[in-house]
Amino acid sequence: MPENIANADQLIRHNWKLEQVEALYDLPFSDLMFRAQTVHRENFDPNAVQVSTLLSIKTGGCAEDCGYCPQSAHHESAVKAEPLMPLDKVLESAAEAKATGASRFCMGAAWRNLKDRDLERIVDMVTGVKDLGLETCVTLGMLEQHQAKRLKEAGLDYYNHNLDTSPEFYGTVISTRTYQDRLDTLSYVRDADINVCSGGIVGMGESQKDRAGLLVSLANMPSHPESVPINLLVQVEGTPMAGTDNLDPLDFVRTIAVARLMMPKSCVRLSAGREHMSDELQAMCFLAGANSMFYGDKLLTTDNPDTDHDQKLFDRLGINTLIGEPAAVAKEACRH
Ligand code: SAM
Ligand code: DTB
Ligand code: SF4
Repeated sequence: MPENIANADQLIRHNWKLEQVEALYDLPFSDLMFRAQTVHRENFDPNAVQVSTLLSIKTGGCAEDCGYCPQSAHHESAVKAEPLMPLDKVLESAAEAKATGASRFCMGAAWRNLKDRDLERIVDMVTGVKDLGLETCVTLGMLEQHQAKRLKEAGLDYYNHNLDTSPEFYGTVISTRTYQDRLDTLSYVRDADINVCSGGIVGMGESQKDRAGLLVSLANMPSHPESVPINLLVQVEGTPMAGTDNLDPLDFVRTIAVARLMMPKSCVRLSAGREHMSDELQAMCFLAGANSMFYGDKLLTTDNPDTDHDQKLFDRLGINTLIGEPAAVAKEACRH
């Protein structure tokens, strides 16, 4: 193995080459896991996992044609379009999430982009959720620069906007916005000094090279996203991607491990897809360096494991989620 690959995972790098990342994927599984766990321990408490709860504040009827998404108006899924949720309902749900033990509350809208006419309603949601003592995250589609600044003023902690896949595979997944559109939104978020949450989806029929390409695009941005969600495609009836061949679960774990090696100080989030994962597979993801996940019975429109089950899993694995601790302490679970 070339020396620059052997040592690469110790550094914060933004010059990853595709071949170097493919070489990490091609390592024997145990070697990859050992290296990922070693880097994980150098940067984080290995037994702490940060938990976020999701709420869909504007469901369905989305103008984009993302092939994986049940909320796109282009597909015939069972999800029905609903208007933006009123503030009191959002705050009720955030208070419940806090009582269950989440440290961050993530609000998602099925929008192509944020419209100025909705901006102040979102600002009120961010302020209200922060006042409950939770960290805030929103995912609202594309943003303009002035909107990112306004969200920062409101105290927003994280903005989620995924690159989803490699630049090469992207065109087979989405046709209504470009990869560059996504990078532009992420640069407005970063420039506004909001923490960036950006990752992707695997299991969409992409190749290992595409999974490596996604991680190269994420790690070679001017700074590593503070949070990197790795989603396993949730196959939803009515979407073009329903019926895709299942990804080898070990290739999912490899993606977590390679993300951990390439972005050693970022939180790597074991995101969508846990509902169909065994406890053992999830344990392997934590061993590979995942240290954040979505907690609560629902993601946006699809199911997530119930909180009792997750709590038992944490107990069995000796994982500390800092449930019940003040948000300021919980925040540290995912900081180096
Ligand atoms: N509409 C906004 C956008 O796409 O930017 C925000 C909400 S969108 C649902 C947030 C992310 O959820 C997507 O970027 C995608 O990565 C993920 N996602 C959506 N449907 C999924 C599915 N069926 N399986 C896994 N991840 C999914
Ligand atoms: C992310 O990367 N995954 C979350 C969150 N960011 C917004 C969303 C997963 C959605 C899964 C499909 C659904 O429930 O609609
Ligand atoms: Fe719309 Fe987001 Fe779903 Fe794409 S992923 S269809 S932008 S809600």
